[in-house]
Amino acid sequence: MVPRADARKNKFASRYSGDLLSGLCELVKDSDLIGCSLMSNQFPQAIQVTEYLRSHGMRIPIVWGGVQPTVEPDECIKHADAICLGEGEEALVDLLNRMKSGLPYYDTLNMWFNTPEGVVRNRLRPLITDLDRVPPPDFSCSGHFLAVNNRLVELTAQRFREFQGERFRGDGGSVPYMLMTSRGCPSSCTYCANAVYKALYPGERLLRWRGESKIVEELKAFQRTVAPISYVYVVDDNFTARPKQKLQAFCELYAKEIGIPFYAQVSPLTINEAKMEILFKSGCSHITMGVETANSRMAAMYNRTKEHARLRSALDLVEKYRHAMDLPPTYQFIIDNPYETLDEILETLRLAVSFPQPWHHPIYSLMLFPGTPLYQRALEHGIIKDKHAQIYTRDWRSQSLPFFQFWIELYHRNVPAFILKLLLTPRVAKFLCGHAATAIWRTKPFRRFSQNSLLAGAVAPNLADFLQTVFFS
Ligand code: B12
Ligand code: SF4
Repeated sequence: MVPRADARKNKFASRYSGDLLSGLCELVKDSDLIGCSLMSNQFPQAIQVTEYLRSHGMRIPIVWGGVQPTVEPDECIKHADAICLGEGEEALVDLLNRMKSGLPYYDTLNMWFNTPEGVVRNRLRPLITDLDRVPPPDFSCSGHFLAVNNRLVELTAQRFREFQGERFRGDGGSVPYMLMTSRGCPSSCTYCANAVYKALYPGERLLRWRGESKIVEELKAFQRTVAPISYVYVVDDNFTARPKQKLQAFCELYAKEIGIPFYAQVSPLTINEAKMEILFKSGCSHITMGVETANSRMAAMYNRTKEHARLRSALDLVEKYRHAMDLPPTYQFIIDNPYETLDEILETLRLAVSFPQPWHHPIYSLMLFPGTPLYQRALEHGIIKDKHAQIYTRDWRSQSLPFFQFWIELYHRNVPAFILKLLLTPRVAKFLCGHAATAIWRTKPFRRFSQNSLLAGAVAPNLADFLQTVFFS
């Protein structure tokens, strides 16, 4: 169990309060093992929690797992007693069984240990081939705690329904549900954790699907024990990566047994007319597609040349189904790559304004997450100087050039396209990115305006708010 910080404050730089941490200390004091799950942007908080527990006399082993220990193990093992790389289900059970039986455990696969003789680094066990062997999430609520107003309170079905989480808020009667029906992605973009996972598991099949009946069972069990589901967010990296027959089998069963509108993420490489028909016949009501860049040199740098070649036809296909969606489709863009020229950025932004309004499309500032090929390149080129500021606590919506921050805010306010396009003409944009104009953008009123979306609320009672909070908050 990991307590949450208040998402309404600057969440990437936020720290847990003393009250919350002392409550945590009290809660875990009789445990045999303390586990902590973290992404890269939770690294500072994980250090804070671990150091707090230690400095308050906690001698229980603390093990970290998740994306961050997987992509940056050498950094993480400096702070935890042990870390888990890659998939954790089998590793954690193995470790606990050995500890329980009093057996030596420093050779547990996937785990690294800090020992009196130094760090023991064990190899990885193979990926789980049959995801149906993984038990469904534990929604019993029993023994689960939640941070509410700096206090840890026991989770109940009622609290679940009202959960004021970082991303979601139930309406008190039903809840939005995040579902994973697969693991992995066929692509290997150079800024994405999947590229690191592919390197960690050479020759293994990263992309795996759960059986459709298990997924339906999970949804039904949740509805039975916790709350009715208002909307299903399929958070798979690439929902349409499954072959057409598999997609059809899942969607048909889902429509018959569950029938709740759902959202899914797709890629230009994995959609076609037949798959779109299947999706929209089975209750899919919204899709997101990663466009990332309109520029072919950037696409090559991102290892997305194949996606780029299919981009135009994929966009036409998604646009064809716009009428079938509850909200217009969402396209994701990335700019602010340190290797990108102004003209290349402008090309991408011009594509972003080419779609019908309203524009819900997030335009991210490229994050150089540890371990990825693009991160390694930037590290070698001396671009990463301060990991704390540039990675762990950085907001992926904060563009390094204030003009783009300002432009994106105008874009999200659906300012008429001709104004946005005018600002993107090379001469105008060059001037607006120059020193003189930058000084103006940095003045208080402009800064406040540009940062508006950065400070937006962070709880999501419905689909529109969910998209707003997932992509912009
Ligand atoms: C669902 C999801 C979300 C959801 C929910 C996140 C959540 N906290 O549950 C939402 C939409 C909210 C989200 C938000 C973000 N996400 Co996200 N998200 C994912 C996604 C698609 C699946 C995560 C998941 O549940 N996986 C399934 C579980 C089973 O896998 P797992 O978490 O890795 O856990 C396994 C092991 O790591 C290990 N393990 C994990 N914890 C522990 C703990 C212990 C003690 C042990 C022993 C083992 C262990 O065992 C688990 C089972 O095998 C991943 C991509 C992916 N395919 O994993 C990205 C991913 C985790 N997200 C990412 C990012 C960047 C973000 C955001 C920063 C960006 C954004 N645009 O929103 C935000 C940050 C949110 C925050 N809290 O600050 C990156 C993280 C990169 C990094 N280096 O940290 C990922 C990897 C995407 C990517 N392709 O790069 N995300
Ligand atoms: S398509 Fe998306 S999930 Fe797949 S590797 Fe690229 S960025 Fe990652």
